[in-house]
Amino acid sequence: MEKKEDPNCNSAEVDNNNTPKDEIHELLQTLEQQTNWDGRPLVKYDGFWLTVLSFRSILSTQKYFKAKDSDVILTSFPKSGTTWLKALTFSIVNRNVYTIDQNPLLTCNPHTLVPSLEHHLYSLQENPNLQHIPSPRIFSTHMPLSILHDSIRDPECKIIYICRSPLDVFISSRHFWLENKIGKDAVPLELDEAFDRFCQGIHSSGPFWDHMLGYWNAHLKNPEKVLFLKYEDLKQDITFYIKKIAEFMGYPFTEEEEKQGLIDEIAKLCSFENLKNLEVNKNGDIRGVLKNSSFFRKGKVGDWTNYLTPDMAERIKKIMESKFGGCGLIFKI
Ligand code: PAP
Repeated sequence: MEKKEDPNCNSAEVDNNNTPKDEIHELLQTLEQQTNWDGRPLVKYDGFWLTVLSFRSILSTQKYFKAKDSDVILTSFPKSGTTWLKALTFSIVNRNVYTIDQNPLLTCNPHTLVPSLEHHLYSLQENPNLQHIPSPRIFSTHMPLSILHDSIRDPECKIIYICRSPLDVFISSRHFWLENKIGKDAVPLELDEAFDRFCQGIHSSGPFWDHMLGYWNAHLKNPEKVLFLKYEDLKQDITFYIKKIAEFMGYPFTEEEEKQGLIDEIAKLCSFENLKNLEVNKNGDIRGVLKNSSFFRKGKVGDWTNYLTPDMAERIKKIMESKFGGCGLIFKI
């Protein structure tokens, strides 16, 4: 079944009038409903708020996607550093395929090179054939761990989760949607109201705390399978994390490669400044729906201070203390 495209990052949700009247349609009617801060309809499924249009492709991913042991699945709450992680993992595994000056990242947006399961592949087709993609296949998803199919959770495939301070995530996500003006008829809420909804966990892929905790607990249980990264840590020491990611994926750098400066070259290639200023990311778009430039806004830690009050920060801090208290998951605010 061919479906309307839902490219990436919680989707360019065009309209849902073409949702076929089948069992998924019927299931949708039974689920609790809410509105995302940007006006898109949400439904609650397995404890998480999902956008209505991506619901169908999420269920298709659950049903049909079969991970291979050599797959790497990049997972994240939206606006937590996925684009950066895509660029890094793609460069690491392909470093012997392309020289740095011929790397496809110079002419393609990272989201084109590393497709999203639910917002790209399973949005275009109900059951796409992914067999032709050479190993190691790298895919991304914003799906919470509990919603991921057993085929991702159980075999040897690797999961890399990246998260980020919820305050910066909230601001980043707000700018992204406003810039792309997605959902023509949707009326976004004012900042205060939108923030209030975010704090209640009503946000696409939310609540953010359950999203993070699912992967955090899986990482604690099996660190060989789930690598847990924080955007802020990568900002602080990218060299260390490129090595760590490479080792985790089973592609460690040799001493020779390190001496040749390959890690620094990958760090530079994938840096915010480099990617943002490439022609493809300045003027290109993702299938005519999302501007590539909108994936490269400021790339800063703590940008929330320009938009949110200390009281708002305190509210998030309290939420994190109550949800994460004692589990070891900490964000400096
Ligand atoms: P997605 O969920 O839509 O894929 P994602 O890439 O996770 O988005 O997050 C986008 C954020 O990462 C943006 O943050 P900002 O709005 O606070 O600026 C974007 O600027 C930042 N970003 C993108 N690429 C990089 C990079 N190479 N290095 C650091 N930050 C980056």
